[in-house]
Amino acid sequence: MKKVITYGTFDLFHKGHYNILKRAKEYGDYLIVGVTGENYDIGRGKLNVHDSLATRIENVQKTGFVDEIIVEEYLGQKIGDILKYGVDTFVIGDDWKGKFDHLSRYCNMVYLERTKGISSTQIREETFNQYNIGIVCDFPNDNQIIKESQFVNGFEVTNVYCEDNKVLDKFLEKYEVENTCENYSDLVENSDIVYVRCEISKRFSYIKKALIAGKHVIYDPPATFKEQELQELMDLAKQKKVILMNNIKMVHIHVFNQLLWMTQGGLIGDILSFNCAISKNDVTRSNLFYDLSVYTLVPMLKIMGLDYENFDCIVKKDGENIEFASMNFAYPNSRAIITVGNKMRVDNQLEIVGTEGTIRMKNDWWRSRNFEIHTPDSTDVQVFNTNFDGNGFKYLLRELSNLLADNRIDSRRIQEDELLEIIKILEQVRNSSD
Ligand code: C2G
Repeated sequence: MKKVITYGTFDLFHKGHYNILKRAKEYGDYLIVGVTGENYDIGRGKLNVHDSLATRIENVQKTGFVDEIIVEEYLGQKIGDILKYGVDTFVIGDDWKGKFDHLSRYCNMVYLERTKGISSTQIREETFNQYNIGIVCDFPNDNQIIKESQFVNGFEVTNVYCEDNKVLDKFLEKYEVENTCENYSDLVENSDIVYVRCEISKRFSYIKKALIAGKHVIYDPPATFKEQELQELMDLAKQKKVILMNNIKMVHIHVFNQLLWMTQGGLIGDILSFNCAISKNDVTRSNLFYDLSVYTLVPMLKIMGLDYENFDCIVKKDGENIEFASMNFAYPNSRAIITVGNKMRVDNQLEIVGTEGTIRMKNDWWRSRNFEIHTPDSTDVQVFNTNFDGNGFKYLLRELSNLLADNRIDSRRIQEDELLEIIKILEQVRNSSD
């Protein structure tokens, strides 16, 4: 019996998929189809998949050409599958031409011509809502949303507004955006979603204006230095039934969920200490200290909770600009120390010590793909790994896409009380003298 194998996502099943399965079957007697699992697609950055795995499998099955369906769960699985199932021929569309030549060491390799004029991407664009994103921007660099939005269903950055024309010129040198807005009102009017990416002092009023106009908002946190202002924005978003979403990418990636699971679920025992440090030297952004602090306070509050008994901090300022701070939180049976350097360098790391193990994330831990667990009675180090593509922004957009599709406005990845607590802490750091 000749066995044939082919793979695919088979999203929004169409004629092209049908044809390739039909033709693949003609190469043998027994056809195995590997349908990509959701985690595998997420890991390879394919976030625009609409149908669930169950639906995609059902559609492949319904063609009647398929003898066995397997799930493709990780990169490199194909070689193992060929050996495991004793495959004679591997078939794939010619959009992959040349990419799988190395498999000819194991079986016959056939690239079939794709069916012209149809694709899942085209169906997606025709079928689903498209959302225009507008950026109000003070920083010409690192506008990853523009590139990353291409990977998720239904988003396109179409508008930009910069108060400063020099910033706008630099921005346009780097990024292609359809429409340059004369003023902020134009941007709000022309966009379904406004991304507020500017100095902290302006964030509150920009966000408020967009929410009043009934637009969804993504913003770089903190939105403000005042708790009651953040509360006002959150209430306004609810009243207008729109999404108010922080640009904190970390909470959207799997490794962060694993970290929460290990620590909140007691898998490293009772937590004794949480130490976390972050630093960056960007002279163009005077208030960057606060943005960096949010990145440390989110995991701290999630893992250690909000019920610390005492807080103190040491700060080093240059005028109004905080260059360094060490924040100490005394919890009933544990302690958290957060170190943030803007200009002053500290080694980026995160370490959580529990009675039954220590978790370590080194270097840029907030966008890490793994963490280590060291247990006291073993020299083995366990490594938890998950792959993700890019810097994480596309995963945030995917969450936004899910919320929009479900008509929900609340992502719940970061809770309101956590956000308010962060502002309260930052307010205290801001008011402390060096
Ligand atoms: N296909 C086709 N004609 C089209 C569209 C797709 O022949 N108009 C083929 C593709 O070439 C592929 C199969 O249908 O062989 C499935 O396509 P996708 O669902 O787009 O899957 P893909 O993301 O290409 O995954 O490990 C994953 C596989 O390598 C391929």
